[in-house]
Amino acid sequence: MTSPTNLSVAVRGVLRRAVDVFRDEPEIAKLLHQQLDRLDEPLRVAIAGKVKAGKSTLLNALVGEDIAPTDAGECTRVVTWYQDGRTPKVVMYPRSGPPTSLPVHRRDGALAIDLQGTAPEQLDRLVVDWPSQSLRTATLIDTPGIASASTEIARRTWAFLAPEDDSLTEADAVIYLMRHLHSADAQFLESFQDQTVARASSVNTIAVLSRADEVGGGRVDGMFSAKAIARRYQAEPTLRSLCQTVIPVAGLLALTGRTLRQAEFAALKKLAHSPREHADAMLLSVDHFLAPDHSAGSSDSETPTSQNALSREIRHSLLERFGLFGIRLSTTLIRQGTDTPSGLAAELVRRSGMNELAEVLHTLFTQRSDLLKARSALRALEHVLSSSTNAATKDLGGDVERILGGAHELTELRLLSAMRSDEVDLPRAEHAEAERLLGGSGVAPAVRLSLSADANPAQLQQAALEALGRWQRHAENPLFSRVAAEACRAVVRSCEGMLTNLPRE
Ligand SMILES: Nc1nc2c(ncn2[C@@H]2O[C@H](COP(=O)(O)OP(=O)(O)O)[C@@H](O)[C@H]2O)c(=O)[nH]1
Ligand SMILES: [Mg+2]
Repeated sequence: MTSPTNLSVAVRGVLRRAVDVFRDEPEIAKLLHQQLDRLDEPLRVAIAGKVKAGKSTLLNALVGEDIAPTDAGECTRVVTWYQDGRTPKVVMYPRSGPPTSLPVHRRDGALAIDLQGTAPEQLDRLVVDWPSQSLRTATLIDTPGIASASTEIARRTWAFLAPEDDSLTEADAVIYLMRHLHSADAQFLESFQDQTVARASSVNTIAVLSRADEVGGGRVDGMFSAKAIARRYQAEPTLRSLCQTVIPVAGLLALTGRTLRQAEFAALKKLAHSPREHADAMLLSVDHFLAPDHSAGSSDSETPTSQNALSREIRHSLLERFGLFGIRLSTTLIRQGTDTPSGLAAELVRRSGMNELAEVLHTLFTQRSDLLKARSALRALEHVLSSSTNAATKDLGGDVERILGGAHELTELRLLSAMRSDEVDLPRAEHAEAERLLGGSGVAPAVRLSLSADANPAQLQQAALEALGRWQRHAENPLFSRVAAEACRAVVRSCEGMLTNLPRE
């Protein structure tokens, strides 16, 4: 089995040969050089979805800082890259003309980008350098919305993620946000399925049921409903074939948790400890929460009301930072005994679904980073070759074919995608096991073999041997179709690969 490193080596080799072949065509050579550089850079993960799906908020939650502008400012209409850098830096790349550096300003702790008069339509992208541990594993790309009110914005996101005339999609993986399943969402995900190299885009797409706290109308148990809906979406054949999994996340809650301020905790504590019926009445709705004085006119106007406890300004900012759900949840938690800002922060993050998302991003994207990057590079090269008349491209094409055919990881991706589209007719139990053994839930041997993460080498070895035997028998099963038998043989190879690479005792 070709290990990911071998695949990377092979891809580097073919790219270098291509650079040599195209040395007299500087534009193409430059592009190929960029592909080579990209193999050493962090994975590129785009965040896509409709306007107001919560993309920028989720990006901020992933980074743990307020760097992506949210809501409707002009910057939110430009594709913006956030990459790890030594010092904060913002550079705008116009469609034509040289890039320009923009000043780095912070307003209320958030990065404020001022385009200095340039219209968003004239920009190709913004690139923000930001020192951040999380950006070291993945460069995050914030995109404007799809199927938005503004067709121009939508057009630009489509052009970035699913270019029609140019298969050089710049992202290696996509987090797709949707609030409720909408036909425009399914259509978008479909268009992102690439037809060329690995035909396996579902393997690099994760769907997020975003703003999940709003699903239950802001009820404290709302995240349970969100989880149930996400599970239902996940079982839908269309979605299953378009993305790996659907995870409910309340990005706002996660971001606020990760950046919780002492003063916010103090305000929530005040609210939690104000007379119960006033606090409850106030938390009925956003209007109640912002009402000048809820108990005005009531008989016991002597009682200090919760509104009195918090200025209107503070209430506004609490709503913006927590949402009604977050405020309800926080006051409940404080009443139940959460008594420190760090305790509340951790609980907000835990309940936001962010930890689950981080885990999935780690197992499905980060651990596969080399493979996904190699796949992007092969796609780019295939594209160059298909539009070139250079006679030497035939040999290069043969090299690409050989890499595609020889790299078992790419076969795994292709097969996982086919299995998720229900194109492989294995019985249900075998189908689920095959997906796992092929790396569908993560590439680590323990995950593939359904063992706990601390399984020792002997246990891994034993389980891999058993799986190998089982799948060799499946591969010979005369009742299985040709496609199913082919899948079984690939699973056998995955088992053999594990056995070869498992650490010796
Ligand atoms: N309640 C709640 N509101 C959210 C959440 N995520 C984003 N929002 C709000 O939704 C609005 C749009 O968010 P934004 O991140 O700018 O969406 P984008 O257009 O997809 O980038 C903002 O007012 C956010 O505060 C969430 O998880 N829960
Ligand atoms: Mg945005």
